[in-house]
Amino acid sequence: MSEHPVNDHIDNLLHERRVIAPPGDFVARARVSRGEYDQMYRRSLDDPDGFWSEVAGELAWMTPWERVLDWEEPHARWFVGGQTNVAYNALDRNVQAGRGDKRAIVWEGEDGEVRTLTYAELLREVSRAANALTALGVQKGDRVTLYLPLIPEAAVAMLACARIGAVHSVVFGGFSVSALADRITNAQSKVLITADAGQRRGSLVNLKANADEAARSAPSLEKMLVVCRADCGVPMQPGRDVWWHEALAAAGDEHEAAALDSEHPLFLLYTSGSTGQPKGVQHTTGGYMVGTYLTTRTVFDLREEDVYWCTADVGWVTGHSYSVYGPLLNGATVLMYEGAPNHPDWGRFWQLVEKHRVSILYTAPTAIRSFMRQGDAVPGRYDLSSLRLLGSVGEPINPEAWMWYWRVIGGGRCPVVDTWWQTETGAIMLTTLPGAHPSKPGSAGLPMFGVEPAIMTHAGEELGPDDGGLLVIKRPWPSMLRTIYGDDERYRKSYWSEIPHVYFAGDGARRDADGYVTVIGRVDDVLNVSGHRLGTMEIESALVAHPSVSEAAVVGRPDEVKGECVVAFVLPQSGQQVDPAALRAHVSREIGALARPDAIIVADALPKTRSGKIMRRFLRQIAAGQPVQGDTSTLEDPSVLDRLAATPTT
Ligand code: 6R9
Repeated sequence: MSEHPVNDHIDNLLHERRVIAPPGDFVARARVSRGEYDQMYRRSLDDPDGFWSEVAGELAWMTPWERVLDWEEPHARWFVGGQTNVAYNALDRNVQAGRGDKRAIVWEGEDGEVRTLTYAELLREVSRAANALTALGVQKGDRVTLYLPLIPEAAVAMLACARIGAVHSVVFGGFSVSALADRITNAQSKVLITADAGQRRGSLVNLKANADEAARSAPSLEKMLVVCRADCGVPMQPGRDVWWHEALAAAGDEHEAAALDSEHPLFLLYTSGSTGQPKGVQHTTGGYMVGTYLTTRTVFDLREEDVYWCTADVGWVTGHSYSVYGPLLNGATVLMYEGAPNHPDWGRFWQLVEKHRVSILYTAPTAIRSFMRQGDAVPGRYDLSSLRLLGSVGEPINPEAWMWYWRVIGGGRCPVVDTWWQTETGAIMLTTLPGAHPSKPGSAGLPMFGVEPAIMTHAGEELGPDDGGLLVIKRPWPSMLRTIYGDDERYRKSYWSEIPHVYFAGDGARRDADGYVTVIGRVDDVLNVSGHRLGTMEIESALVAHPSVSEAAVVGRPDEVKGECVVAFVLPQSGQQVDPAALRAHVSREIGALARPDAIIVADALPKTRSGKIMRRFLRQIAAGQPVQGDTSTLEDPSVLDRLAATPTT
């Protein structure tokens, strides 16, 4: 683990003192009032079995559980012996409850095309897809990789996997060929579900072409199901490729959801850690279902008539838990939008809110900051009066952006919930509840039910109010990850060994006297670029794979819009010239456009200790244009620092 300083750009958080009370109408009809929160939270810690039994009991189980929790550190089993099905709970259960004709998914494409699926229609589509997957030979426990644009078929494919007990692994459509191939191979997926192309800013994203190339280095792959999204005439490989619409047309629209063990894996989702190899975070059926169900309902104060929009792509965990599973489990109407927030202009989101009468909006600070830069007049042109609740996720939100979101988008009447959680936690862990708690801009807030956070030193000492330290969780919770796919040792090491007997989140944080937790940022070698996790090692390995580079070190630099951006220090291979444009293109190709360095510094040496360890702390200071501070005496050659600081950035 490295010495990551508290991010200076959010230093102003430390001085933030504003408190915004929950609006009166929210308090009056709160799903969870202040008193109820206190009582429920207490109970969730004192009587977890009783608490979680009640929540899980609101969902349908084919076989009831025998015990709520088996905990053998670091392995948890929740709702032990129970059998259920997440897709059944999201679809059949809601149809039976009279929501058959209610809109489940309202999708809009970048060009304004709208598609709507009711709960009954979604159930039929998912049933067809489940039958089609079964016909392709997919069995319970098999991994299926999804590489799709944000179209309804993405949700249909996820739910179809869940229905038959196949384990989905969604790879973000912006990821590269090699990122896709690595993830297919790590998961040993036999089936890939993709589309001919996606649409972004008016042009096509050629997913099928990428998939074809990835398939060449992913030997486990046997079949490809291809959604015809753009109708752009892609080649189909006979014997391997099958059109989604043909497979579904040939399949029946009735399907009995499989009764799955509560601990049956539901999905893998790859995320960056502090080594070069992304980790396949594994979630299971029962606990994840209960966690996303409860948090969606309480944190978003969900009501029958809401139109709920989480802007995250299904390629990220937020898209899993809060664009698909959580809201559908609650029978909500979900808006899905495929395009960019600024296409054709920066009013696109607000136009969607107005057109679809969105009442709950959940988005990321990086988006909020970009909107803020365009000025108040852009959202001012739209009728945003349907909004009643706003959410933020993905990275720390600076108080200025929080206040802008609250004032300009929410018109001062919508509570803002700042939700802290991770791919690993599966569901929201820290937040305020909109009818119960005042907000403190910049601070995520209080623990959700069953979550017992603490701020600790590396040595495991618990810190008191306002002391900065490491954020840990002191007991297991239902939606926690169960392991890293194929690497349980890494699971142990990454999360349960850094500090003994607690879950180590990898974030630095503080807690104030009221119990509000402010998350400062990562303390490991993970960057958060526009709310997306990127490992510095992943980018470094991509850089050194380029023939012109012999060595590379990547650090984050505070960025007004992205939160953090990528700065790469590279040493040229002897006799070679580094072409920054070519290097950027190379990183995009290797990982994805997200990882493209914003700045490249071509150096003749890196600041290393005598034992050869790169001192990133100094590189971060140089990248940020700050004077070098700290003890440089352990460096083999401290003069490297002056030379680096004087080197132009490209
Ligand atoms: C849900 C998600 C997780 C990391 C996490 C932290 C940062 C997320 C945050 C936040 C401050 C918030 N993070 N939400 N930091 N305040 N409300 O984003 O999952 O992609 O795995 O990222 O994001 O650093 O450790 P994931």
